[in-house]
Amino acid sequence: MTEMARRYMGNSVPRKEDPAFLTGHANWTDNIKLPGMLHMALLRSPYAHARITSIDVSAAEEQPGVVAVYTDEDLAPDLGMSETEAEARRAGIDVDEASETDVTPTGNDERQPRTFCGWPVTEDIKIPDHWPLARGEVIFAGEPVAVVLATDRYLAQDALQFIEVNYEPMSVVTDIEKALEDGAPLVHEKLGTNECYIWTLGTGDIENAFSKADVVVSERYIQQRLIPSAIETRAVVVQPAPLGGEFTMYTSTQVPHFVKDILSVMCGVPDTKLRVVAPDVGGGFGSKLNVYSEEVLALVLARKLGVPVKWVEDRSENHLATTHGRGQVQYIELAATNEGKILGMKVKLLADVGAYLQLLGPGIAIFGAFTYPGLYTFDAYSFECTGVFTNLTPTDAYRGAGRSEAAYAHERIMDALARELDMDPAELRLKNLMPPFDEPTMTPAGVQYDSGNYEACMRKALELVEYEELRAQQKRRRESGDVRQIGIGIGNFTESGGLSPSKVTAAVRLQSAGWEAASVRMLASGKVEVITGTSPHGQGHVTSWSQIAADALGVDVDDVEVLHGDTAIAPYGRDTYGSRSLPVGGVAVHLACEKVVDKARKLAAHMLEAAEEDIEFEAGRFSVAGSPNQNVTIQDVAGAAYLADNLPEGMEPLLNADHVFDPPNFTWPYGTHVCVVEVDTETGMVTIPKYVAVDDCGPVINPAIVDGQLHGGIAQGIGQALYEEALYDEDGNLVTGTMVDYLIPGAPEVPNMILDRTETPSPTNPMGVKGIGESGAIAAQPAVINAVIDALSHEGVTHIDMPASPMRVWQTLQAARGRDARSRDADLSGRPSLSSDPVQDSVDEV
Ligand code: MCN
Repeated sequence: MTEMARRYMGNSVPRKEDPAFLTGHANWTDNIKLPGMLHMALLRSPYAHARITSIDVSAAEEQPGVVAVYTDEDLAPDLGMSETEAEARRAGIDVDEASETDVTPTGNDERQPRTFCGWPVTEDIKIPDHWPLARGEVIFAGEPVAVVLATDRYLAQDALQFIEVNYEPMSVVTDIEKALEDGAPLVHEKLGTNECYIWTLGTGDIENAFSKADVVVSERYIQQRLIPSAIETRAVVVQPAPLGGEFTMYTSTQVPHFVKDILSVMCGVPDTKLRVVAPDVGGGFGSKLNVYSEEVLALVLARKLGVPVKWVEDRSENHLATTHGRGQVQYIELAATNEGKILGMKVKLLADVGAYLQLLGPGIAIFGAFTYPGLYTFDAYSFECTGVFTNLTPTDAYRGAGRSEAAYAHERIMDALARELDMDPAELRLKNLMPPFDEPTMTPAGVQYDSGNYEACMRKALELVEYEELRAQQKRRRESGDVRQIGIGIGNFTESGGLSPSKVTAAVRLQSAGWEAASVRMLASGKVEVITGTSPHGQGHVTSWSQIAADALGVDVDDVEVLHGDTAIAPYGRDTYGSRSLPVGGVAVHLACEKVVDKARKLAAHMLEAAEEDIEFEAGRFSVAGSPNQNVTIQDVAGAAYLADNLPEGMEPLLNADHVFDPPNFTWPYGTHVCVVEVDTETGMVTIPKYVAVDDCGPVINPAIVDGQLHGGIAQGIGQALYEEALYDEDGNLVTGTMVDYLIPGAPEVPNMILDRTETPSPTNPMGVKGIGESGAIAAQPAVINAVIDALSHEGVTHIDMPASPMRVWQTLQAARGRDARSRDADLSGRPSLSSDPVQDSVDEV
């Protein structure tokens, strides 16, 4: 690409999206109000496991404004249970037997699927039935049991308390290790086990690597459950067409195309009759990469009653019923020589899938399997993951999904190995980095990374953070017995960003193609419409794709409109997650633009009466080589293509092109983050006076957007490291049901960050770009926790769990000093507190 062609790319073009967002003119799903619309509220189970012996909705039906109240039994025919099955159930006959020769209410020959798990990771995975409303039994606290429709949202909510449900409480299991013990209560009795799947991967001779090692370090880490906290909670509105049979669903989702495809199958609405629109979406962080029971219910109720139905989740429901992230126990071992050369790595995971399998739930931990080796090279690797059912909210994608957990484990154990060998953690890492490469290169996990120069990136980060000076300062503080100790933590990472090649996703049993589609239309005016299958919810695709199209076509960035998030406008798309939108969807835009230019070149040659080979294209103008005054603009060409009265023989009118890009590989962005913490050894309070991140995501389209993505991701990583944890009591009740109990970092907790980059183009796509959307949320946790441990390592601290709350840090230090950690009168749950002010008065020194 010529310099001229990069007029916009590489520059921080202000985000086109922001004026509407910042002035209250965005179109959130909750803004949608339709005539005759009914509001839906859900009665949710207060028990984590119970048999439902009766439900009486009669009193709720009498409440003001209430139009209808339904339980699973009432809705059975709408929810995929045939009339035969429903009748059998009412008559007390075994429903499974009765359903064997079923025909669905929509007349299909096969029974509708009860749930859609799109990632059955093994052939023998156990997938429990999952109905939108509980069928005879509740499996987690928060599971929907009955639904009220009323003329007003508040009336619907008020009526819930009049529904009488008799529950027979059953035994509960909330701990994944205990869930696998003999005699543990069964989450799904029918399955006869709490084990959902076992998935393995191995390369090299792992036993040999461990047997010849001088040193073996073994660690156990906990990835606590996290609650995704998008600004906008989930929301859905379904509008049936006046004559029925056709539906428009507005839903706050990352994946309108998934929602359309899956609901069409689940609910028996032909895909030609279901339009799904993602209006402006206030964040998702992975939690809106799903198809939820509430979306199913809104659709089937709108179909049943023939009126629009709306549901908006409140914040407490969000905590209870939107999928959680993480939830793993990680066992990891490294074998190494005395000189610090890694020989092999063993990983064993237990992954909490929760009560049911949501869209990608079982695959999340597996996605990380390929990145446990990180940036390092060694000979042998073994990985095993056991998915485990618990009576808790289902888990699924959360920013960094799987790879975040991997980076945490490999960076924590690198520090553990460094301590074991008494070696500087930076030096140990530098010793084991893969050498630079610019074409696909095999890794210990048996996948090919695309390109990388890890050492250059890491050295840049160490230089920026002034590593040597920090170590000297740390030494001084230790020697002076300063109350506030400094710690330095490194987080090296790579990730499979750009989800991606359809053949690879199929190979790991992910039931989703990985291509992305784009259409580019030049209108008669010469202005441009870009239609993308990606579905931004905070990532600035409108601006980025405008930059890509404007440079490729040589037009003004403001002359490009980007349309997205509506299956009627963008019929083909695989949506937004897995840092895929630029490396797959943005590249599709670029390639569609190239097709437009190719066609325009032919027409320009015809208009200029020159041979096509003699036509040059620069900054939106076609000219004849050697005769620059003989030229037409691409806008002139678009007009001519529209008028179509003087086209070359056989050329179709209009200047349009489509491209569907299915890349050959993932992209593998990487980086080194270095976090500097100050730990107050008297209170356990951790503050972050300095944070440096050097990332490599190939060529950057919009530096301000990339920085913004990093800021957000790092803030989330700091959240996991220091503040956030979904806590349950032993009966499976969520204790952190509100934002008062579940702490997310606010502006005072997020430090200023020093961001820099290296640029190693990816050979995976013609633009060389790699994703960035998750990088911050992958690198930050290990960097922060390694720094906290490093600050206290001279006191003998070698481990701390996340979140490293003041209480937990203080207790860990007391334990290391051999004192009774219970002597401080306080809550021992380890929950963090933001109440003390993170004074950073020595920031300047650091
Ligand atoms: N970009 C760029 N140059 C690069 C790489 C990226 O300019 N070399 C720009 C892209 O053009 C795009 C943005 O950065 O505008 C992010 O692109 P990409 O890395 O392709 O990631 P996605 O757009 O696919 O976003 C998904 C990712 C994920 S998986 C989660 S989770 C996430 C995230 O992005 N959730 C978010 N960022 C979020 N940001 C907001 N505000 N809200 C969320 O819910």
